[in-house]
Order: sequence, then structure tokens, then C-alpha cells
Amino acid sequence: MKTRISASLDCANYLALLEDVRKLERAGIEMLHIDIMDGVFVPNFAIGTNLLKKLRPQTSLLFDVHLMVVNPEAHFSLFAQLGADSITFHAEGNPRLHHLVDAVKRLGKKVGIALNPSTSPEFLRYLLPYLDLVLCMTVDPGFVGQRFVPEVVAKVEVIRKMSLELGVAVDIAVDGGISEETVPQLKRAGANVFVAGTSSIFSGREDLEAAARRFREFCERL
Ligand code: S6P
Ligand code: MG
Repeated sequence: MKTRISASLDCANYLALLEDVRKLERAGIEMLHIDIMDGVFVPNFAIGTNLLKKLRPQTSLLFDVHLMVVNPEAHFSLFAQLGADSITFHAEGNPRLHHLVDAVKRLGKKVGIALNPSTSPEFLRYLLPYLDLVLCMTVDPGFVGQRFVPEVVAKVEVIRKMSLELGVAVDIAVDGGISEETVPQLKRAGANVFVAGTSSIFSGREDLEAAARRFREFCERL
């Protein structure tokens, strides 16, 4: 599977957002990771719909939408309309995963399932053939800048093994505390999409364009 970086929009500089987007484009980044929170599934709020409406015509970067909301069934079509290229919702508390996966696909969007660090991957055996993406959270969702949960590396390995056994080509993304320190073990385990936030390209220690280019090349080279 192709190695890709999905830059976490919530970590960008909101006061100069378009400038940051241009820097990401020039650095060869393909995707924007868009965190949507409802204050209930996670105790926080993040990116709003008006921002997406204004941003969509400005860039051809793929919109990789991560829904951290209860009842994603009520909301996914709104994000499809706003120009999402892929829509990922959480497995936790969701009894109608096959139905939802199918509904997203019928809108012509790629579909992913997100798993919190403590969620077992075993049920994916029955769902994987229908998915484009599995998003393994490497922190509990809700906030940027949290500590990486190392146990998720073994989970990524289990999911990649399962996908090979089932013969399905699924992207495995990792989100939370993704850095030059954590990427090598995650890539060895089978992850191929890396959500880049404050632990890497948005650390503020370096110019975003240079940091994004270096991080992308680092991930691709491994
Ligand atoms: C967390 C959210 C993530 C973060 C991203 C931040 O609730 O789903 O996408 O925005 O992980 O990256 P970092 O490097 O600050 O953990
Ligand atoms: Mg996210």
C-alpha cells in the first residue's frame, strides 16, 4: 500500500490557514485530515462546516474526514456534500456498521472505520472486505498533543495480517502522536497512512513546508 501523509487541519495556523494549505501542497502532501467533534463522543469541538465550505474550492488536497460524533448516521451525508473524499466513523457504540459503510459508499466516497486504542480489532474480520481504510487511533480521540499509546503497534500488525489473509487491500492509518520516533515501528507493523499533527509537521519548530516535505520523505523512505 502506498505511504501517504494526511496533515491534521486542526493543528494548522487558523490565522493563516490558506498559507499553510499552500505549503502542504508544495511539500507534496496529498491529504488533509479533518477532525469533526460533537462535544459528546469526545469532550471537545474542532473543525466547523463553514470552514470546510470555504476551503473546498481552494484546494484539490483530498479531504479525509474523521467523524468523532455519536450517531454518525445522522451526519455523514453533510460531510459528503461538503466535499469529503473519504469519511471515517468510529466503531465504538455503533451497532449498524455494515449499513453505514454501505450508505457512505453509495455516495461515491471512500469509507473508513476508526478504532480507539482500547478497542479490539477482532470484529474487523467480518467488515474488512467492505472498507477502504481502518483508522487506528494511537491516542484516545479528542485532543491534539497527547501521548502515543504503544500497544496500538501490535494491533496494527493484527489488522495488516488479517487484511493479507482475507486478500483485501485496505489502507491502515494511524492518528495521534505520529512522529519520526513512532512511524518506523508503525510502518513495520503495516500502517501506510500517517496523520501528521503537532508531533511532526506542526511542531512549530520549523517552517511547515520544510517540515512537511522532510516528514513525507522520511515516511516514504522507510
Ligand atoms: C485527535 C484527533 C487527531 C489529532 C492529531 C493531532 O482527537 O483525531 O487527528 O488532531 O492526532 O496530532 P498530534 O501529533 O498532536 O497527536
Ligand atoms: Mg483525527
